[in-house]
Parts: sequence; C-alpha cells; structure tokens
Amino acid sequence: MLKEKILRLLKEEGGFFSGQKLAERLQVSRTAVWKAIARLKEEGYGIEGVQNLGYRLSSEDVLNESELVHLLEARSIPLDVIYCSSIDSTNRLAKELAERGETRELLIVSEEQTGGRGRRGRGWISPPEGGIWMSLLLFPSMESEKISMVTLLAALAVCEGIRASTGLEGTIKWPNDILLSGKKVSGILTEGSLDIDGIKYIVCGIGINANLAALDKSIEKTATSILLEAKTPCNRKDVIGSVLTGFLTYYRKFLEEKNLEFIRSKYEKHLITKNREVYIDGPKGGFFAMAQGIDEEGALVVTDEKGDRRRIVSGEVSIRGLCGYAE
Ligand code: BTX
Repeated sequence: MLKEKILRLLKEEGGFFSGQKLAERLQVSRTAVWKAIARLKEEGYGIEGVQNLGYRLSSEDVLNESELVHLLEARSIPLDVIYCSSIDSTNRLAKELAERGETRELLIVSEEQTGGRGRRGRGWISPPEGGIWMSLLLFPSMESEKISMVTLLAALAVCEGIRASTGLEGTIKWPNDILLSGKKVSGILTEGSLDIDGIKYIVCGIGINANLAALDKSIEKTATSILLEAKTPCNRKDVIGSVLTGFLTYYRKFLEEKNLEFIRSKYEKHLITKNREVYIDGPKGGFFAMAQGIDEEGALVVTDEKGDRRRIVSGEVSIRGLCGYAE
C-alpha cells in the first residue's frame, strides 16, 4: 500500500523528504502522496509538513498490527499478534479465543479498553492514545498453584523493561503493582483456566500508563504515567519490546525451574515493601507486620507483631506512608 511505502521511506530518510521526490520515487501523483500522508496522520503518526522541505516523521508512537509484527520480528519474540483499536478487555478477548480453540501463543494489544479489568472485580482505566494495554495467551505445562507466580515474573519484567526503555527506576508493590515515585504506573492481572488435566491456558494481562498526559480523577492521587514522570513521551514499542523480552526469558526459565528462586534477589531489590511496615488485609481479618521479602513460591514473607514469621499468599498489602493504608 502507498501509505506503507511512504512510511518506510520517511523512516529510512530520518529528515525531510519532499512531496515531489516521494511522488517521483513511488511513481504516483502528488495528490496521492498528500492523501496517503493524511491517512497516516489519522492513524496517529506525527508527520510534519514544511513548505519547500517536504515531510518528516516526527513521531511514530503508533501501535497497529504491522508496527507490532515488525517489533516482534526485530526482537525475535515468537508470538502472534492481534491488535484492536478498541475492545472491552484484552484479557477477556484472550480467554474467549482460547475457549474457541486457539492454540497459538498470542500477544493481544488494544489502543483502548472500555471495560479494562483489575483483580477482584475491580476496573482498570484504559483510555485511548498513550496507554499500553496488552495480554499474553500462554499454554504452560505446570501445576495450577503456580499461576499466581507468573504475576511476579511479569512485575519484574515490567519494572526492568520500563528502566531499560526510559531510564526510570520503578519499584514493585507485592505482588502486582509497579510504582514510579510511589504511584501506580502499571498493574498485572494473571488469570488461568483449568480442566481435569491441569492448566488449559493462562492469560497474563499487563496495563502500563505510558504516554497518558492526565489521569482519571478517581486515580490521580495514587497513579502516575511514564510521561508524567519522565516529562517526555516514551516510545511505547520500545517499552513493549523490553517488557516482553524480559518476561519471556523469565517465563521460559520458570517453566524449567518451577519456582521463583532464580528471580528472588532481583525482585526483592525492587520491592518497595521490603523492610517496611505493612498492613495485610486478608480474608481472616487484617494485621500489621514488617515485610521481609518473598520466598521461592512468590509469597510475601512478613514478621507479625508477635514476632512470628508468616507467609502471605493473597490479600491486599498496603504500606504505611504510601497512599495511606488504602489499596
Ligand atoms: P488491581 O486490582 O491491583 O488494581 C485496580 C485498582 O487500581 C483500581 O481499583 C483503581 O483503584 C486503580 N486503577 C485503575 N486503573 C488504573 C490505572 N490506569 N492506573 C493506575 N491505577 C489504576 C491491577 O488490578 C491489574 C490491572 C491489569 C490491567 C491489564 S490491561 C490489559 C489487561 N486487560 C484487562 O482487562 N486487564 C489487564
């Protein structure tokens, strides 16, 4: 297609490419070039047009199927891609596809989610333009008790991926939140489906507030975005590529090792809860404790007020002095 050819030439050129030269090179009229440029702009590519100089690609922070396929090829990431401009929830779609017989490992990315999901029935606000809302559909051969450990692998990969692609140092709030300056920039929701033989599939959903210039009123005190922290937009494809590369490396190793010992010290290095007083709100009531670290199964290890060591496998953990004691 003409617009793809123009995009490739603009990417290769780096600087300005005159409309006349583009038309000659591609043997089309200048009107056709102009129309194709207009379509690329509609798709979100930043294209600057300057009289006597021509066109220049000023921003290519666009997620679409061909950009994502190219990204995965360039990074040798062996996943098939589904891209949606808008969907209720990428996790929901991944599960629907698996239930309908999908057998490929998939990456599903949407520019917007209208019904993004968090844990325990909570929502995940996923506006268009600037977010990274994605799910991985995977078919691991492992015991069902290990599904929640995948969340910890993803949290570490997100934290490290954000640092590799933007330089920002994040922290992890056990088990599934990634924070920048103490505010939530990313959340992870891992879901699984079981049958009598074990795990049928898992879906690991990752939401990252990447280039969101403003946050919904309901979360503005507790959440942030890469753009707000770095004061400059990130390249979302770089972030996705770094996160996926890290995640798949950890995930494959985890399938061999079958526990989290190999990431424990790295995870703990980013763990904001470590050596902090926390409040654990569990199904049997809440209590205060000092958080130590994680064990090889991904449980949070704490010492309670009586000095007893306890393993927390589920429940909400909040940290004194960080967004109050609320979730
Ligand atoms: P969570 O239950 O730990 O966090 C949900 C809570 O986080 C909400 O109740 C709200 O307070 C807050 N919140 C909502 N939206 C945002 C946001 N954009 N940024 C920061 N805080 C927010 C976390 O659940 C798991 C989130 C997974 C999201 C991904 S996106 C792709 C995939 N598809 C899908 O539907 N969910 C996952």
